[in-house]
Amino acid sequence: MLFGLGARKDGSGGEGDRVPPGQRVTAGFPVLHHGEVPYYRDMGLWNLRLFGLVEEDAEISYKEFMQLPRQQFGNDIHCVTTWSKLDNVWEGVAVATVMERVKVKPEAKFVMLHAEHGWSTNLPLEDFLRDTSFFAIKHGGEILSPEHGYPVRMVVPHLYFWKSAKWLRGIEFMASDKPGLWERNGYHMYGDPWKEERYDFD
Ligand SMILES: Nc1nc2c(c(=O)[nH]1)N[C@H]1C(S)=C(S)[C@@H](COP(=O)(O)O)O[C@H]1N2
Ligand SMILES: [Mo]
Repeated sequence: MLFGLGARKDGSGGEGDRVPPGQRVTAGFPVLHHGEVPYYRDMGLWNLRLFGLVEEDAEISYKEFMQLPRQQFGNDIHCVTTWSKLDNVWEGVAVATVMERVKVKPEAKFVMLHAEHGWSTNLPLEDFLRDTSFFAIKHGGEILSPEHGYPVRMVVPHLYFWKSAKWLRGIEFMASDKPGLWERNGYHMYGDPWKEERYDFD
């Protein structure tokens, strides 16, 4: 164990209680997504848009984003397809730092994370704002590879890893919960790995 910051259900030590039911620990870092990996020719065209229920929309350019203060984060990740990867070490930007750019309206209760090619995923605003959620730039000391979400991916470690949008481009603040791309196709609206909220087929 590297940092011991991984989620523990009961606050005690040991690896067993860090692995949610139905999950198996993997040593590698599997690549999993729908669609094509984006390759960028000109980072001048990249931005992160904050919109929806905010007083004023904001856009953060690549250059600005890379100059934001960064922190180290340590966590465990749990993919709905049953692999878990413990003791990840990341470098990234705290959600609070990005949120300094907008004033969220009081009626905002959910967010939709928008990625390249129209991929999206939804979560409650409260979960997005947790201090364990962040915008990742590096994993294991290396800049994120294109496959793992370069240049910026969301990481929300307390939910299944599909809520951690790779190739993030937008954050939409919403009054009510709406399904993202996979949620529309049967993935759970919330996705708590400790409750095995995997799929929610009618
Ligand atoms: N934009 C985008 N983000 C995504 C996905 C995707 O298909 N598109 N898949 C999700 C799923 S199911 C998982 S398990 C993780 C996988 O991240 P990794 O490939 O870095 O392991 O990305 C999540 N984020
Ligand atoms: Mo996943």
